[in-house]
Amino acid sequence: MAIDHVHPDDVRSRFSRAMSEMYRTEVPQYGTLMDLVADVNEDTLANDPGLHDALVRNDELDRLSVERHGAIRLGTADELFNIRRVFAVMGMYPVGYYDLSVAGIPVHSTAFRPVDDEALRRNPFRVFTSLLRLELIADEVLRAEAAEILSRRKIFTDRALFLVDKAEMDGGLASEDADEFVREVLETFRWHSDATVTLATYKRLHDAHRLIADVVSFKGPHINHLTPRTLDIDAVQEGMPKRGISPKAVIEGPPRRRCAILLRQTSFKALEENIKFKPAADGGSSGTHTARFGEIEQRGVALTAKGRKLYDELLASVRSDVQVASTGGNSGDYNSQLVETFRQFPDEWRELRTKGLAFFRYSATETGLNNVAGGRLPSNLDALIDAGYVRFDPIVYEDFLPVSAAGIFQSNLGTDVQQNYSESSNRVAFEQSLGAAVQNELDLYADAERRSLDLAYEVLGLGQPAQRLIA
Ligand code: OOG
Ligand code: NI
Repeated sequence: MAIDHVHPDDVRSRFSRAMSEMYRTEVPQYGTLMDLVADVNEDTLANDPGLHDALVRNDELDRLSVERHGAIRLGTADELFNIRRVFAVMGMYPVGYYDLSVAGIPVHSTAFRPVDDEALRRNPFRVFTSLLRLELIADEVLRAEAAEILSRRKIFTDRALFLVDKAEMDGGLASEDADEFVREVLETFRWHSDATVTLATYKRLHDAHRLIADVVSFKGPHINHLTPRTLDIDAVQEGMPKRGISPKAVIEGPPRRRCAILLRQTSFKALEENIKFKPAADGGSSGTHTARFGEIEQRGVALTAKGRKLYDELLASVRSDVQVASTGGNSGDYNSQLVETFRQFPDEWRELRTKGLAFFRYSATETGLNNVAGGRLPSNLDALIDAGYVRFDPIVYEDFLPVSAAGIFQSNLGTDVQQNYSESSNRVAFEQSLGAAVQNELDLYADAERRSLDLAYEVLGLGQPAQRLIA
């Protein structure tokens, strides 16, 4: 990066702010939700000084008010390839592969996000990015028609692509170019109320799957939600109706716990918006489409492969016992079953650590540093922790959960109808379209943990940690 280039983290911050402003004007409830989340976060921090201190120690407090994720759905391999280049200019890289066809949704996805500690601390903006899988449309004629419609659209402005080329060639963008880049890329995410197809075509696409209509009928991948992070999702869920917003029936993910794990999410239903379809000889051109909604999330500790396996098992058992209807029937049973079943998941930080269920960031304490000179420090990690020389704090989960994501998609399809695509995970094809491999999120957490431990040992003058961590 040349000296006069804007740091990718700053381009990301500028972009995330511009996106939030655009969405606030497009979807006023998003603004209401932001206000509610800000109020809840303030109350939560005021009532929990321990949480406040932990967030400060973990560098999480500053990022909280700017933290959010968005989601888009793309139509072609080419679009995915270019969106990867666009996000790279903002320091966002594809992490994780999510196959949603198992949940009856004809897409597969990744999350573009910053990966290193410092970048996450500065602004953890992420975009859940799905690619439509036309091969899952059974009707061959419709499939060909959808492909043809998509092949004609251009979701990036010429200037946006020009500036991506420039950034790739020069290794970054100067400030004015970065501002123009943000303005131009914003166009890709903008809502267009005029469709590119006739109402009749829209209906046929819609009958194949609502999501297919959402992707194929429009000029571009409008941002479909933007999600702020809250410190108390139950309070937000409860507060929504009081501000005129009706949330979905249940919060996705784990139940409320002392030690928050992974990710809990809830959303409010998509707005019904007026659409101007292409005029057709045989029918009217006005109709409606529901696409854009609001979502809130609460993030907890990242789980190791072992912890994640336990989480998946427990959640699957709850979901097979109690099915929640989209109307919300059974949600009480679901919630109590969730709480009951998750009693099997340890809820003490110490136990989560010693059982190798979650990832932690280690650091030398004041007391530890004061004892370095005496050379009396044990080198065993557990002993260092017991003696108060090393502390450990949860590493926050930065990714998504496929079952939750499916629930979020589903709650906005407005029906219980479940399509069943046979399991057909196709990561290889996804990465080919992307033009890169997706990073494994578990590796990233394990690296962050290891780095923190190495540093703690180094500052305590202990050399390399003797004890390797299980991950
Ligand atoms: C994406 C849904 C997934 C999440 O938070 O899990 C998602 C979509 O509806 O396009 O955003
Ligand atoms: Ni989301």
